[in-house]
Formats: sequence, structure tokens, C-alpha cells
Amino acid sequence: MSRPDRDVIVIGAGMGGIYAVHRLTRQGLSVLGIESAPEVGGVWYHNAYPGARVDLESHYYCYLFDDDLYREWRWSERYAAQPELLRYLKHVADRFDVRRHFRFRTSVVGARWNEDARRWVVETDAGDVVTGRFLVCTTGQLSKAREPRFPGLGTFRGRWVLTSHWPQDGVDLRGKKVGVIGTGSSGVQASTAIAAEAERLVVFQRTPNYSVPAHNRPADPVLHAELSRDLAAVRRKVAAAPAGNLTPGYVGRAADFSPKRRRELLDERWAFGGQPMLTLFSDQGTDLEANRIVGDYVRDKVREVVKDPVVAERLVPNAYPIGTRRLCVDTGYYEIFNQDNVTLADIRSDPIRRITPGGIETRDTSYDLDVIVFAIGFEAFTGALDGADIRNAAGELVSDRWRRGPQTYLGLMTAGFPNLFLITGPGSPSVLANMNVHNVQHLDFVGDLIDHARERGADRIEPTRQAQDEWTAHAAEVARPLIRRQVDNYMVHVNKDDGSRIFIPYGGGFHQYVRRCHAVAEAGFRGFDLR
Ligand code: N01
Repeated sequence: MSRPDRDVIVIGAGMGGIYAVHRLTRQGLSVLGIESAPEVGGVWYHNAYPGARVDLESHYYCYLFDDDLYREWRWSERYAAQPELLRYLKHVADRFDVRRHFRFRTSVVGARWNEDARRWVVETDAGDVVTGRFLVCTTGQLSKAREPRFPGLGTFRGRWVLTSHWPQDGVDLRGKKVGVIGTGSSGVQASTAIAAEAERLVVFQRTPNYSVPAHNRPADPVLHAELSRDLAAVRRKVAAAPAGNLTPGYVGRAADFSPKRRRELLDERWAFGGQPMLTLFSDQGTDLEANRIVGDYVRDKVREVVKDPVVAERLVPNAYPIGTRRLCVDTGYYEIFNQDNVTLADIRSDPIRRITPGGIETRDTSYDLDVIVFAIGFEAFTGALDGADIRNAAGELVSDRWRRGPQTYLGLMTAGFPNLFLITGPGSPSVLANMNVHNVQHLDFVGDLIDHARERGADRIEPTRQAQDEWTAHAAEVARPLIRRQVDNYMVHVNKDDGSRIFIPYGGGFHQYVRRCHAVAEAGFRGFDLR
């Protein structure tokens, strides 16, 4: 039988794709990367909206696999902004010479598993067909934008844009009347930056989200030097951390502390800033009372910052418990509502009716706008896979198999789709973990698994049904106590027929997940059927 064109085809040149090509070529595999954008960067290429910035500290949200790379790159800020992140990813791509393995400006429009030839047959929009033994999807979990489907959008005379596919040549917002729809992480960041630039900003909020200050500042050279001294130890520690980074963790259960001490601890976390607000009390993710204590603290902060009490009450996040959706991390978000040029439109009580040639019409009000910014989220987890039309030998999409929720082994492979690797997929910690660390962990596992199979003369890898069922049951079990499983958002799959809810990422923590992956590898990659 002829050999496939490549050992591995990698889809996507974001943080995961760059490392995939580096890791897999380094172990001697022939690799072709395919990327629709003209450049590396993935989400950090496309999400070029004003204010886009990482919400984990840059000292940890970067590649840790290469000591010299880590030591030589100096972040300018504690939380790097999108242009700097993109510069970093281009630097890494150059340093490890990965670009020559990529076809840019090329989209995968179909991929089929050919069982007889044991290979993936991949078609691109350039009309090429290329075959690969393995298909590695580093397509991201939050990369396929949700389409704005608002009546009348086609009639709008101004310009409309998506935060997730911001025009690379920018959008001039100076002196413009701008509307932002959506108040998740993207909308909060974009609104904060746009408020400083636009003549008028209207923020269209359906659900008030929790946002905590980042307290961004110049990067700390002492911390960088400290971490650089022993990167092997840093790698060990992040692998043993619940979210794959070394920010402050749990201090104990909320009930272990007096109200006065709790308040001090909350003040300290607030002063630290960012996501660690979710890792203060060990029971705030599982106990509603512990959660309420943290939620009330943030709600009071909103009331302290926003001067108009009516606007403040609309912004107060009380629709769901804190941390059950992704926490927003901001740089002065609530403060913008004290500016004369900013209006909050509460579209829960006064819903959008239609988009008109001149702006947005709600049930009670009409907003005159030059630009509409959609920050309405993503077709999470399966959007990019379906977009590439990846099908097994029976012609099924992964999402066809996952109608009642994702089924995977280790969040990495799914039965019925041999040799297909879903990097940071459903059933892995995925969006709950530090993505750089997680990508590297997953791709090291994949590299080792391919080597293991080849040493045994196998070129076909598929998880067994039993291993997949056991992993899916285990993931459901660890998610059972989590309050966040009860709250609708992109991390929860709800079955319409019986209302059953499946928490999509692995909720047991990155540390537990890594431990289990090690155990699987040490047991000869137990649960994978090699042929
Ligand atoms: O998307 P989202 P996002 N009419 O889905 C609203 C990562 N990220 O792009 O809550 C009106 O969170 C929707 O309202 P509701 C991060 O993991 C990271 O902001 O459904 N509104 C919500 O307010 C994050 O979690 C960074 O009622 C509509 C918003 O749009 C993930 O990406 C930065 C609507 C969507 O929020 C996604 O964040 C950015 C409609 N028809 C993103 N449809 C950082 O690292 C939706 N909405 C900082």
C-alpha cells in the first residue's frame, strides 16, 4: 500500500498548532499544517479588537517547554495585550522554524477517514487533496464565531464587525456612535477600550456578568527571574495545579473563617485581581452559600464603582452564581458607565427588535449608530470541527455522534474516528485550564502515543468503547457536585428531550487530569486499541 502524503496533518496555526508542528517534526514525523489565516496566531490573530488581552498572567500563559525561549522573551505587561501575544507567537514560529510546514490562507473543507488505506483524506479550499496517517485538530474550542442573526442586519447603513474576526486593518471608531452587543469577556474588554475612543458607546447587555479587575501593570522582572531559574520545577508545579498556572489557590472552606477574616481574604484577592477570585474558598464552586459570599462581595464592588444607582443595579451580576460562567477580567469596565458618552441598554427588559438602516431598535428605544460590534460568542467545542467537515468512514461528523453530549477518551479521541486527535477537546480540562500548558501536555501525549504505536508496528489508533464510556462516566461524576453544571452557558450541553445536563470540560482539575494521563501512558496507553 502506498504511503500517505504525510504522517500527520495539523489543522490550525494557533498556540496549539505551532507546538504540534514543532513537537511532531522533532520526533521525526512528516507534518503538514493547514491554516486559513495568512499568519500564525489563531485566536490571537483574529481577535484583534481594541482592548483584547489575556486574562491569565503572561508569566504562565506562554510556552514553558523551552528554557531559553522562556528566559529570553520578556513580556511588557502582567497581562499581555493581543498585539504582543501575536508578536510572541510569530517569534516562536520563527525560532522553531515551523512556518515552512504550514500552508497559510488555506482552509480545510473536508476530511474523510479511509479505513482501507488507514489514512485521513483532507480537502482544502484550494482544491488540493492531501492524505495523512493522523489528523491533529488544533482548531481551538472558541474559534468559530457565532453568526449574528438579527433581523434587519442587511439593511444597516453603517459598518458591523465581529470581535472574534476583527478587521486586520482596524476600524476607526473615533468620533463614531458605536453599539456593542454582548457582555462576555470579549464584550467587556472591547467596550472598555471603545469607551475611550468613540463619541458614543451603547453597551447592549442581556445578562450582567461578573467582572473583576486585572490590576494590569508592567511585568514583574523579579518574578520572571525567579521562574526562569528553575523551569523544570515550574513545569512540575503547573502540572500539579488545578488550572495549570501558579496563581493563588484555595485558603480553606468559607465556613472555616469568621466574617471579618473572610472579608480580609476577599480584599486581598480583589487586590491581587483576576481569575484567582474563583479559587479563594475551596467550596465556592460547590456550595451555594460559600459562593454567595464571594458573589455578594463582587456585587457590592459594582455598586461602589457605578455612580448612578439605577445603572449599577442593572450591572449587578445576579442572574447566576459567580464562577459558573467564565469570569471576566477587566481594566476599568464598570468605570466606563460613569462616563457621559456611555449608555447601558438592558436588552433583557427591553429586547432588541431589529437592526434598522440607522442603528438598533429595541421594544422601547431607538439607538442611532455608525458601527455595531458583535461580541456574541462562539460555536464552542464542535464549531471548528464541523466547519472543517471532518467525517469518519461512515460519513458521520463528530457532532452527529455527540448529539447527547460529547463522548471522548481523555478529551483527546473519540471512538469511531481513528487517528483523529482533538487537542484540548471536550472531556479534557480544556477552557478551564491554562491553554498553553494544556496544549503542550496534550501534544506530548499524542507524540508519545504515536511513537508507542509505531514501535509496535501499529498505524491505527482508536479508543476502545469501554475506555470512552468509563472516561465519560468519570467526567460526569467529577462534574456532579459543581454548581456550574446547573447554569446555561457554552460549557454545558443540555439535552432537550430529558433536560439532562453534561458539563463539557473535565471538571476535576488539570492536576487530576494530568495524573490520569500519566497513569494511562505508564500502563502502555491503556484504553487505546492499536492495530
Ligand atoms: O463570548 P460569551 P465571549 N443577543 O459567549 C451575548 C474566551 N475569551 O466572546 O449571556 C444579545 O462569553 C451573551 O448574552 P447571554 C473566554 O473563555 C477570553 O465574550 O447569553 N446578546 C453574552 O453576553 C470566554 O469565556 C478572553 O445572555 C447576545 C455574550 O453575547 C470565551 O472566550 C477574551 C446574543 C457572549 O459571551 C467567550 O467569550 C475574550 C444575542 N442574540 C474571550 N447572543 C481573554 O483571555 C449572545 N449574546 C480575556
